[in-house]
Amino acid sequence: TTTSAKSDMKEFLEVVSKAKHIAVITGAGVSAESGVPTFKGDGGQWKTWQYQDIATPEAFSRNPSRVWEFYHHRRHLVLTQKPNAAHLALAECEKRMRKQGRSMVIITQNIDDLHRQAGSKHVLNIHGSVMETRCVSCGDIAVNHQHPVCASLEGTGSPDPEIPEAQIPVDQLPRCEQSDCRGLLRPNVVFFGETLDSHLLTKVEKELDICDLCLVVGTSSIVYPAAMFGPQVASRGVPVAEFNMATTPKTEYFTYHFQGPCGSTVPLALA
Ligand code: BJW
Ligand code: ZN
Repeated sequence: TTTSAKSDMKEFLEVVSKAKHIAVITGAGVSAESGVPTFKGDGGQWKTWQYQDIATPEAFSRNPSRVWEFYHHRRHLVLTQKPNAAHLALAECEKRMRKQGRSMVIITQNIDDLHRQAGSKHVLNIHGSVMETRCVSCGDIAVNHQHPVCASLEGTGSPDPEIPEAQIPVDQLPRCEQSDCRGLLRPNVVFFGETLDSHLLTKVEKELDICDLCLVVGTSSIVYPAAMFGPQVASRGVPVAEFNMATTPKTEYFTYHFQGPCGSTVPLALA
């Protein structure tokens, strides 16, 4: 693919040093070097299903046991991963900027907890968190680090298609602990076909409006609305830099493109 985006790191370092407010958009690629599989890569499958078939509201209402098994597996992965050099460089940069009266926000599509674990303070989790549950009856959202979330999920969730599904009865799946509710809990993540939290989207819009530099790190830029955030900033004439292993459908909108593993490129760019 040809692109007019520049890859001049020296020039980019200069731009970073002058920025007052950096907005960073991240995707699965930022966690790839921590061992969390990305969606469109080899990891984008569980048993015989593609993520698009199982991370949906229809899949959850038809077979909540299957969807809970899948997320039990995802939680297990997240709980065993550590932030990598890219997460750490972003957190370091935020800390340094804050001391200088400048700021950074991370707008992440990832449902893992790695930006927070790395020490980033200003993080917007636009696709939710795998460490939270939401009650389908009363809407209560709760942080839940228990593993497994409930006893019946113990030992389930293997991605191996040869291992049969657990088919857990719905009354033994995670249930709401609010008094008198006992509703079915679901992972507090944004499934395909669901809308993003409107309060959060308003916050995102504000950040995109005020930033004077934008980094787009490790996302395929094909899932909306996040895929339009970088181009939206670029349309104001603000520099946008993409960090990815490959070009994406949005590369042509951006000023800079740094190709390679972001665990190497991001620390160099924010040095
Ligand atoms: C590296 C690397 C390394 C690897 N270093 N880089 C407008 C147009 C067209 C479609 C739509 C539209 N608006 C809405 C839609 C539908 C849909 C959508 O976008 N579909 C597309 C597939 C076309 N969007 C939605 O459904 C959204 N809802 C919505 O807009 O509501 C309105 C509505 C309502 C009803 C009907 C229709 C619309 C919601 C999207 C929610 C996405 N949810 C998921 C699952 C979350 C829970 C979970 O994780 O289980 O979020 S899907 C999945 O994709 C996950 C991710 O956050 C998201 C983005 O993926 P990401 O992060 O980009 O990962 P990958 O794997 O795709 O890419 C990794 C990249 O990293 C690659 O580029 C690699 O090269 C790179 N990389 N290693 C640097 N070391
Ligand atoms: Zn409830």
